[in-house]
Amino acid sequence: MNTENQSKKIILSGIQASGDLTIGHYAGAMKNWVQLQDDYECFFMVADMHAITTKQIPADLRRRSIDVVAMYAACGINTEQSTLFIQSHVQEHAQLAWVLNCFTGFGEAQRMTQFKDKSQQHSENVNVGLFSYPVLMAADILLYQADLVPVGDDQKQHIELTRNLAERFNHLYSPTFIIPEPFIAKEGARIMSLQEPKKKMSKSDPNQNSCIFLHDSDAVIRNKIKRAVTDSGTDIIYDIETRPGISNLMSLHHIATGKSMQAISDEFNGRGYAPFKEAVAESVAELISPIRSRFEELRSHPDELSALLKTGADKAKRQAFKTLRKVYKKIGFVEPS
Ligand code: ATP
Ligand code: LTN
Repeated sequence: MNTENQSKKIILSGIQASGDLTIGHYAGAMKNWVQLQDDYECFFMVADMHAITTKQIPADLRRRSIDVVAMYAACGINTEQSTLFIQSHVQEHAQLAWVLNCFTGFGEAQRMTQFKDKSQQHSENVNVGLFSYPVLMAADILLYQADLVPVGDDQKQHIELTRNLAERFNHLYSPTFIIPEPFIAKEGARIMSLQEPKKKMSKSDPNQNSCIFLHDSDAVIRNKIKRAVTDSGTDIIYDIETRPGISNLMSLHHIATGKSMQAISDEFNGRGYAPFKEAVAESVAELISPIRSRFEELRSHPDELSALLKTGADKAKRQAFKTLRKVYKKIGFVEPS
């Protein structure tokens, strides 16, 4: 259906502009995007509308939205080839989300575990936007007729809801939406906090030592890894149940070097934690250093980033408008004359 003029399948993904990006985003998102970008037509957005489901300071939201775009490019997204845009620049996202809200059961939305978690985390601000967050995410995906959605494993349930909504709409009217598949890489799908390794590394964690940010200096990275919480004992063996701290450091080393968990264990087991932590600090610093430099370079040319975002929004809008028009027609909205 989406292949009229296209040979490549479509990818859409995004990250909220609700904080500075961490190595968790690199591992769970951008690294995979870079690997997939040549084989798919890609749309990568900055989810600024999702970000306001939790309290944001306007100046920070503005800066971060641009930072996220620069970070996408710094991590290796080819800006000539892929479409980069800011969600709020394409009004069809809000428009389709409203329609999909009217096809989503209250109980269905209530079952989303991210909603449950976030309403506990932000108990002072449990707003309706937070509740319908996954419906907006469904609109993001369905507008572009995406075949594949690369995300971290915490987003699987949202993709499942997206598929259900698409199937429901297609069934009630006629085939309209492509049913998207999630793409969840096995390793790196969940990088954990350096301080509480049973919790996901999260950019909104108030403890800065729990996260490695993609703009952290080499010295900061080394220091954070040195202080990372490890498990009792001395084994360097991958087992997230009994050795969550060490397993997380092994994941980071794997992300940074490409070595398998077995190879890491063979190399370091029996030598104690200190040399292993040093090796992880070195490999992670080596991974992040060029990303940080490219980010700083891109960020020093705001006009180029604005131009890129304008081109991206125009291209995204063309696709989004096409889908929304079909939806409006099918549900019985009168076309404006
Ligand atoms: P929060 O502000 O609650 O931390 P988040 O960072 O999980 O939110 P997004 O910024 O929208 O939410 O996440 C974007 C993508 O990055 C998602 O696919 C998500 O699963 C992935 N991601 C985020 N943190 C990690 C992590 N620690 N490990 C692996 N993937 C992650
Ligand atoms: N909720 C997502 C971010 C996001 C997204 C999307 C991801 C918003 N819209 C569309 C993939 C496709 C998250 O990862 N926290």
